[in-house]
Amino acid sequence: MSTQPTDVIVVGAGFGGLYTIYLLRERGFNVKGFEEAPEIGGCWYWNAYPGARVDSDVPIYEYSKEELWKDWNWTEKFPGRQELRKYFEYVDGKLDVKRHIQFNSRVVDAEFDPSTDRWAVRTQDGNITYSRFMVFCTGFAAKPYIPSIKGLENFKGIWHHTARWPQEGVELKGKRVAVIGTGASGVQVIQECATEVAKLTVFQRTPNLALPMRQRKITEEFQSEQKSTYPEKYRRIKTTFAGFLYHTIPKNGADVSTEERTAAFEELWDEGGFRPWLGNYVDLFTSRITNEHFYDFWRDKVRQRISDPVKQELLAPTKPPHPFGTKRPCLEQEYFEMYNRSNVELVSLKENPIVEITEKAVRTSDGVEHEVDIIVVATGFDAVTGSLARINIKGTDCRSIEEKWAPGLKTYMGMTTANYPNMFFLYGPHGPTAFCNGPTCCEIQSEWIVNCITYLRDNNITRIEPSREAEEEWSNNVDKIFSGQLFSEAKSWYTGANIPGKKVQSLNFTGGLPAYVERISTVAKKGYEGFILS
Ligand code: N01
Repeated sequence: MSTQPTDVIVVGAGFGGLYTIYLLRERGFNVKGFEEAPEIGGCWYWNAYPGARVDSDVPIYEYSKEELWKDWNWTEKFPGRQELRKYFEYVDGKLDVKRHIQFNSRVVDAEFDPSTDRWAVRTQDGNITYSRFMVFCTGFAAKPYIPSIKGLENFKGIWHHTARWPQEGVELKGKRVAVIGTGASGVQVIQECATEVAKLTVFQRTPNLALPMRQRKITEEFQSEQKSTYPEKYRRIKTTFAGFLYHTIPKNGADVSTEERTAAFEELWDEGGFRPWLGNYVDLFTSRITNEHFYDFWRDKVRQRISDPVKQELLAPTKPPHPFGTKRPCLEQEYFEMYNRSNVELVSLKENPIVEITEKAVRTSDGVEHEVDIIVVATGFDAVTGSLARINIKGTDCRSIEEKWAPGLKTYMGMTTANYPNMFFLYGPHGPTAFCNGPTCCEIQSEWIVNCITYLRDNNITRIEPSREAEEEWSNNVDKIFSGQLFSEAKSWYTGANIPGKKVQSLNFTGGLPAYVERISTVAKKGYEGFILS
């Protein structure tokens, strides 16, 4: 057992973790990182499934620090997993953070000792490390969700969840492959493997209202020319709703003429990426009228690409399955065209749910046995709260985080929670998380947390925790903003509705990045208003 005290423990070595470790070290803290994986990269390590690629375009899905972008060039507008992993290695070469991290070390327990104002953190190997502060950078999608499907354990072929796909890959060529789930992971696997497998059977419960990625190669020369604009771009993304390079259209889509609206939609569509989702009319998530207008536009565009009328209706139904954008749209590359191939079958689980997986097939309620060699389980995550709830974190009232949050999520500013002193988390519950470009959200929250810890050290304060009132006010505010939006109409991981028994509520702050930044900055300027310091 190690008894060496540490100033700060950082859990997780993805975008948030690496940056937090770096900032803390630069401020002179003794910092120790723990990472479950054997390497850095966070979700980009774990999601080794075929076709994994980021849905945010260059240059926003990277650190905004000049030292890290000035000599780094990508090959594609939306980089793939392998390139992202190389980027992480490049970042480590510049920031030299790996040496602070203990890999293959899953944090299983953490307990706060009020007599010393320290955390005792236990890793899977049984070792305990003590630390004044703890920062969880565990991401929003660290706990894969595998539904209890009867017989899955009896399947004699190969099956894996996308986020636990073998690092060495699985040969899909010439095989009969099933994909269960059509979220971002499922869509990427489907479009990647449809052309090489012998047969692909897609089990879809809800269609993905996917948007065109408009992928393209980008050259070093192109990026060199652009780099003089990067500082301004990185400044600007912090002023936009979701940390991208565009603002929403500052008008209500419901108030403009059909011609104007259609022209705007066409422009958004041509640009592709997330712009039709996050840069659409300002009332897209609050006005059913605007939302349905865009859904109709999307449906008509997509249907043109699917030849079979039955598949058209399943993939792009006449009526919206949920308001557009209230479930995360994926960016697609010829995803819909894949369904025109003779080796691709689409099974609608709405009509024919899976009843059992046998030794060699997926059996649906109509009695059909879909024989397959490989099953890709693309059923998502116990998202946002699951990453923290899976760790047995006990604060001052001896309750685990999971117990505390079971009746309802409570945080202060999506970075702290009452009764868990000296504990911070980022890119997680009640933060802008799912509605913010990942690196941007991580940088903003990481800088805030490190500034806060520095302030505490410089003022000889050994303990910080939010007051119950502050937590209540923030959590109510999150719920209030959310209740005025259309998100609650979709069953999605945004609200926990994808996990049976999980409380349905807003897991994210949906008020936009500028409002979030304004609030957390004001709190810091006021000497950490809403916190109890001692
Ligand atoms: O997970 P999901 P994901 N039987 O929860 C279906 C990020 N990400 O891993 O919609 C049958 O979105 C479920 O159906 P339904 C990104 O933020 C990013 O795809 O609940 N099906 C759904 O189709 C993303 O949003 C990238 O009806 C079942 C699917 O499984 C988030 O991670 C790439 C089922 C789950 O979709 C999660 O994406 C990948 C059951 N019992 C992930 N249970 C990029 O940036 C669930 N489903 C590219």
